[in-house]
Amino acid sequence: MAKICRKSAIGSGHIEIAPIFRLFNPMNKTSQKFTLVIPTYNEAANIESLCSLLAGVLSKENIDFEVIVVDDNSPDQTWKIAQTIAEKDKRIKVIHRVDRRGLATAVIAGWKNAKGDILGVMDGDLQQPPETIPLLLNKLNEDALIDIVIASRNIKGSMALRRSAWRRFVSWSATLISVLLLPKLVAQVSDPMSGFFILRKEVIGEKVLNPLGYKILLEVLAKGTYKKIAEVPYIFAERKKGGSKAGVKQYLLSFIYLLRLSIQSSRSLKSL
Ligand SMILES: Nc1nc2c(ncn2[C@@H]2O[C@H](COP(=O)(O)OP(=O)(O)OP(=O)(O)O)[C@@H](O)[C@H]2O)c(=O)[nH]1
Ligand SMILES: [Mg+2]
Repeated sequence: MAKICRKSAIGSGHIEIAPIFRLFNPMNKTSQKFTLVIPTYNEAANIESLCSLLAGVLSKENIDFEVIVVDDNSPDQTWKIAQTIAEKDKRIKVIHRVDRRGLATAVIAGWKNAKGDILGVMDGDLQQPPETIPLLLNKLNEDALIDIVIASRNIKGSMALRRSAWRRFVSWSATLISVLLLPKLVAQVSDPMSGFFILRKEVIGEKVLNPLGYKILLEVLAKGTYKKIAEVPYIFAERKKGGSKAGVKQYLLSFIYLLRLSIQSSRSLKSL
């Protein structure tokens, strides 16, 4: 069972507490809430199945959660479907943005409205398995020093199922450019382009995040405050329904963003 709890300071310092007391003392555990943000644009064919799978997996693991779908006024009315789901299940919420577009800013809008102590993001196209979420949460709770856990496609046990040559090129070249421009930042993780990860809310706190396009993880790594990062492998599936939005425009935006971040980092004291 995934436990969303964090050890308190009980037992530290000079006070010695018997292990049995530590185990059963309710003050020893702070029950935590998890907020998962799903950015969507034209995911009408996927959103219902994803919400139902998520509710099943997270309830089974006794995780106190909310899901926030942030939709940018999708022409296929994904937001309307999500609102219907939300009317039946109060743990699902919807932010319907009519004035903005962009995956990364949608995620930030969701996190700003989050009630959770642990925040997360995953895509709305069923390419990432909901079953990985309890594994991410367990990893976070393994060590109080871990502040971010990333679902990775590039470590032992992971796999990326068939992707088009264009998607492989986008992923490969964006990683290469980020390694060249932001070597220290990217060296911390095996999958810097991952869009599937969780973090303690203190990592971003009141920080001003200003990402472009898809690059939400890099923005968190560059601007956030964290001690340790951990990774969990997963199997990245093919998109079965709906279409990819990762086109040439997103690719160019990513390039501009990486350039901007590298200029900012060379000016700032924080060495990236
Ligand atoms: N709110 C919002 N969500 C978006 C936007 N663009 C993409 N998304 C969502 O972000 C997630 C990832 O987008 P995808 O198009 O699947 O991109 P990808 O997974 O990197 O690329 P593929 O491997 O080709 O699917 C999906 O849930 C999209 O619906 C946007 O402008 N606004
Ligand atoms: Mg996708």
